[in-house]
Amino acid sequence: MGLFDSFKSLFHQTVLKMQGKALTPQQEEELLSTLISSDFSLKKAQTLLETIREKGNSTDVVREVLLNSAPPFEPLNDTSVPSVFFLIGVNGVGKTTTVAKLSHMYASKGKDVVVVGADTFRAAAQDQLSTLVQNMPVTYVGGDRGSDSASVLYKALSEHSHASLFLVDTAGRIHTSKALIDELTKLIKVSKKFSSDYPQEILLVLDGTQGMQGYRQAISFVKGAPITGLVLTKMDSTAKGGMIFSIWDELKIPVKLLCFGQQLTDIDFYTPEKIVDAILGDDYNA
Ligand SMILES: Nc1nc2c(ncn2[C@@H]2O[C@H](COP(=O)(O)OP(=O)(O)O)[C@@H](O)[C@H]2O)c(=O)[nH]1
Ligand SMILES: [Mg+2]
Repeated sequence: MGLFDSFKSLFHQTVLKMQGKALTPQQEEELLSTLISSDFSLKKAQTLLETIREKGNSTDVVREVLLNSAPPFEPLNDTSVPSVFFLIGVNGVGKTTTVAKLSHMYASKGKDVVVVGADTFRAAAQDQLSTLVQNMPVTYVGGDRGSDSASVLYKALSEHSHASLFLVDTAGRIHTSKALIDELTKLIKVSKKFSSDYPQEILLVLDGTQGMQGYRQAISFVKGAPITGLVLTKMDSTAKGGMIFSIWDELKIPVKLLCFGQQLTDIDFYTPEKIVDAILGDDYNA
């Protein structure tokens, strides 16, 4: 399956039936239920349908309305050297995998990457990350299980001033969400000892298959950490992704990356066109 295949197929039937014509009440109903089953919130789906109606109901209008309400493109803030990126999020969403993908992407561009294993809560987390990056031309800095993650980060930043990019993997499984936020706050504070511009990115990783749960995670994380962007993972499986529209509406957090598989190259920059084309299907513009 490619990017958003299942997401796309949901929409496909409905939208193709609409080609060039105004929506019948039944098609409006179908579009609404398709949006909802693609993890748009009911409120968002109704607002979109309302706007589509006001603008004249054609298939072009559907695309235009979705494009206008999708989060806009915002590039990763990677121009300062060195830059520090944190990847945060709950357990299992794909933080460690995404750190490996980003390491691969930036190392391929010739950047001097330091990968920081700051998830010291799970023994397996260190092994997982060091194994994923072991054949890459990057430096790995980790710590023992139970060691202080802030000291791992401190060590990485103080011993590798040659680096152009620090990619920091963080823990998702901590006993309470307060403890998790405290841990992140500590990591942010440590990075700021080296530069007030650090970290350039705090990327909240959301599992695309979790739908509106991702929306609730964003609401809860944004209270404790100044998130700069989202990474939407697992968009190859049963992913839908409509929740990014609600997250943008309410929190104004842009989406920066899309991940769609377990291979290192299954990562791409987000653009509104990519997500909307995927939603509507390739035949849509034909
Ligand atoms: N299909 C698919 N699986 C993914 C993707 N990203 C991560 N995974 C898988 O999701 C599981 C959890 O990923 P991991 O990076 O360990 O999550 P973490 O707990 O947030 O660090 C692993 O089995 C990954 O291989 C993706 O984009 N697509
Ligand atoms: Mg992990």
